[in-house]
Amino acid sequence: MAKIVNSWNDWDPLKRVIVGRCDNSVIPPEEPATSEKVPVDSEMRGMWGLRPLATVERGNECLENLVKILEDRGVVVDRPTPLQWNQAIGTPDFRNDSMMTCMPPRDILLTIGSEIMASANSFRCRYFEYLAYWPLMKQYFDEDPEFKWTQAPRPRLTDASYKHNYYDEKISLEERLVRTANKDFVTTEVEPMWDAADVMRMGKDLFIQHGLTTNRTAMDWFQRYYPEYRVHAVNFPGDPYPIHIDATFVPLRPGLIINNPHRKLPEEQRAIFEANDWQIVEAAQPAHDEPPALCYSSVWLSMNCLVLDPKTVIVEASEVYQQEQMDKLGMNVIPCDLRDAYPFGGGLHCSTADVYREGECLDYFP
Ligand code: ABU
Repeated sequence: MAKIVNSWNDWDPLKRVIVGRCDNSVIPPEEPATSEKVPVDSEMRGMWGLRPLATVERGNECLENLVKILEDRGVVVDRPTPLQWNQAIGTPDFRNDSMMTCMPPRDILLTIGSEIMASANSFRCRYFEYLAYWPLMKQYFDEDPEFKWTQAPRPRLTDASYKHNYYDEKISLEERLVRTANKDFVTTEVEPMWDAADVMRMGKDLFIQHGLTTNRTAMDWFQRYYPEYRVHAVNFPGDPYPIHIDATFVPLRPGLIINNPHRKLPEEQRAIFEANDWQIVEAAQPAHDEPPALCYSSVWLSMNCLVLDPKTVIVEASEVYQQEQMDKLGMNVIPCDLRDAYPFGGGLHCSTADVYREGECLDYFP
């Protein structure tokens, strides 16, 4: 039986990956955790229900572009099994009128070595999203005797998990930034809550963004679960809607990271990188002034790239400035037309989850 699951970081040579699907995707109804994330002037505010079929088909076409690029380079691509996402859900603790999607996988699955762990998301509408990946998990479990199939402790997501009256449509951008600087987010600390896309894996070190989707109790949980790793909480005070590290702080290879110039890593948190001779470079400007229609994410999906190996990176095809910068940084750039998949939850990194990268667990910060 072969080893199927192995990945310690985002840059070692990629051999097997999961790519999401847009089928049956829903704009979810507002709930405590999502209200804060949707910008007040977004056309999505107050809207919910199945996404228009033409956009689903176009989003899937974009994901097929990515699949083709990967398969042409010999990467094995696995796909989730979408559910009928427009179903009401309930647990003993909450009810929600709908689920969301199985895009993007990066928010749900965290691969560390031979373990893939389903996350503990704070959005109620994402509570059962892991089910779309369970057929793949079962397959890996049957075929790889070393595969560790894990589910993080399921949060209860009762009303106690959220600060009520946190969302206020009148709040200014400046006040949002003060909240970020004060690490005042919509989730409470009653239980660990985290999205896998808030975790940056770097061998023996995990850098985890504290923001709207991941709380401090999650960091504590990670440190206890992985006592042999070093868990670092990171914050990006310039981000009014801090969610997911992969449009903010993106490693390209050992020693090189691009950082969103509007969301700089604070000086004291840079120390560990500088002490170990890592270069932190400001990412190029996005090519677009606005995200596409019905998109939750910011224009900074420009830097949400998929590194295939330390010399090769896939960048969205219209993001010409980011491509140019990658080229100057010594990367071979493969453009991929993916922008119309952004509304389903993200860019190239978001749309994927690592299954196998060559390499082992190294200490990059000795
Ligand atoms: N899922 C990444 C979104 C980050 C951003 O909106 O900038």
